Amino acid sequence: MLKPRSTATRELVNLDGIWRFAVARDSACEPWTGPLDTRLEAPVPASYNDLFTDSAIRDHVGRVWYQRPVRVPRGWAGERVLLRVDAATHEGTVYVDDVLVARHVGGYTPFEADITEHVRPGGEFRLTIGVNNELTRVTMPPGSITVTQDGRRKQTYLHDFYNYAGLARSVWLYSKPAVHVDDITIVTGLDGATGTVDYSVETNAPAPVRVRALDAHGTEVAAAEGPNGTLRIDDVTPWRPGAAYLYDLVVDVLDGDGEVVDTVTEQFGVRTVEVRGSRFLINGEPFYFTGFGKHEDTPVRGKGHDDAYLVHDFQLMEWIGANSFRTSHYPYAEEVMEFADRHGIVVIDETAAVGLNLAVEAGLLGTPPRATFSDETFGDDTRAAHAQAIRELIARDKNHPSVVMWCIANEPSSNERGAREYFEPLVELTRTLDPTRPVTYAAVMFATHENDLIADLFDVLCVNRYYGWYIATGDLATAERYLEGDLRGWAGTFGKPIMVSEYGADTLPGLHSMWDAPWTEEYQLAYLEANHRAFDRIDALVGEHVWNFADFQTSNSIHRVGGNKKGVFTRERHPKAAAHALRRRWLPLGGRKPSPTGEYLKTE
Ligand code: BDP
Repeated sequence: MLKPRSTATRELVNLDGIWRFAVARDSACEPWTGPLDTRLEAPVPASYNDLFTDSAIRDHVGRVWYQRPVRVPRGWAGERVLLRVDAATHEGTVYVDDVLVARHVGGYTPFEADITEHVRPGGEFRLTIGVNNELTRVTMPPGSITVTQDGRRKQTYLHDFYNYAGLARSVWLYSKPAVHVDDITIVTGLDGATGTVDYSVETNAPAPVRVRALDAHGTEVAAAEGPNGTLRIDDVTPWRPGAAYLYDLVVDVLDGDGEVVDTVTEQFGVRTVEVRGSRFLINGEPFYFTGFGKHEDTPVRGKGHDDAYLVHDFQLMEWIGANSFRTSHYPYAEEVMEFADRHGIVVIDETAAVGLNLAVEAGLLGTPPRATFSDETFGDDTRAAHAQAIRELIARDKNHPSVVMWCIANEPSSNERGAREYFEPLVELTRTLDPTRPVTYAAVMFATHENDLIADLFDVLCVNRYYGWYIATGDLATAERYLEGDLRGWAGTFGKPIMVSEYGADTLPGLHSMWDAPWTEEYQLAYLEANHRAFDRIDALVGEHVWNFADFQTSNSIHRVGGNKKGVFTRERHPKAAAHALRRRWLPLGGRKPSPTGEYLKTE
């Protein structure tokens, strides 16, 4: 799915700003039939939850409404007019005046509506977007709604981050010509010093297609005709971690006279990704991931995309020597992916399938365990929603050179009956949609190399491990031993690359101790060092992602004090003591793994 851009044949109007806003107290008011009667206004993009002082808005379960007038540019006569919502978390319903033009479920991927028939160039219309924050057993992430004794609806969920909702990313109006490019797929390879670029262009009607590759100076380096083909770029400059290089693929659609009727540019980087033995290779060279699991989370905006935080977060990652991050636990804004492309940061791209684990629920609440995979809990209809989340993630992000791996779930109950039946078709689907990138999932602590039922289906084994925090709390010597044994087990059993995709300790900035006291800055530092000592003894380990980049908001719980405090940076992005220690470890590595002998990884 192409990101809308302004080109010689397409125009783009950004609809961000202040919109009218109301909480739908009564769902009977749908479909929307008039101006929103409200005093409230809300910014787009932003989650709405933390904007208002009224807790009934923050805790509302159900739909909210956003509304604004939109004028269609006068010059768009004869063009298709489209609306694009980058994200409506978790379900969006879009009305042009009184007409429902789109409904989309999935809070972190974009959707569009062709509204040409409902608007006129130069005219104004009322754009209303309903956004529903409800999570059920058939949404990603899943959740459930209960009714309290006094009749209030309450949302519960199994993931450890606040259920921020609203229009957290941009909304656009754009035009495209009657005959146009619908989609572009780019797959790159390296053949010595030559880059190969397999491209495929989908148009909405049969039409001649011409493509050109331009280098970063705008010089044409390869060209071809036809909707599918391979370009060869001699003396290619590959896209490398830490040294991004992007080419433009300019796609022209022509009419019978050879005139350009549509032109679209898609950026790409030439690089390869491969798993060989227990190595993860980028451009044929072993790559060692250093970095974080992140969140889209900032004060007041919640999950609202913010370019200032985008730039600052990437600055902090560069400062600390992070060469990569995981989009835990949902697809991030496309601006983030593009920034990673331009700055050579490697991304593990994750779906919003987090919380498919009822064993964790039993552990946290002390309730009797329920089967995770069953018709009453997570069954075929859940898997259908999960499959759709995978389709939409890959459709959106397939052309990003920064994305080197798909992560299709975080901490599912992969050691439980039914896990294999649930996951096997999803892994197959992912590979069919993208045969070029490795596929992974992040394994929960209860899933061990002995009881996990799905690990062999995947290419890389990402494991989330909290020895020294949830297990062997405050006893780092034991934690280090446990961790090493655990990692050796995975390495020995599966012979695949292993990555520790989460390890971390809650830390209150300013809390100090002479001893190994959890929550202190010293403890976070010592915890990371103990983990690193164990990591460096495991040959098959290809990366370390600390949990988390920054402190983030969670739902109310006795397990969290003002949110999750495992950040290496505070929520305001101030460094805790551990940040400086990580910098000392990561900066000199430059994507290579340290070993106890001081040697770096070699290709097998
Ligand atoms: C892991 C989850 C992550 C949590 C983290 C934690 O993957 O979302 O925030 O633990 O407990 O289980 O801090």
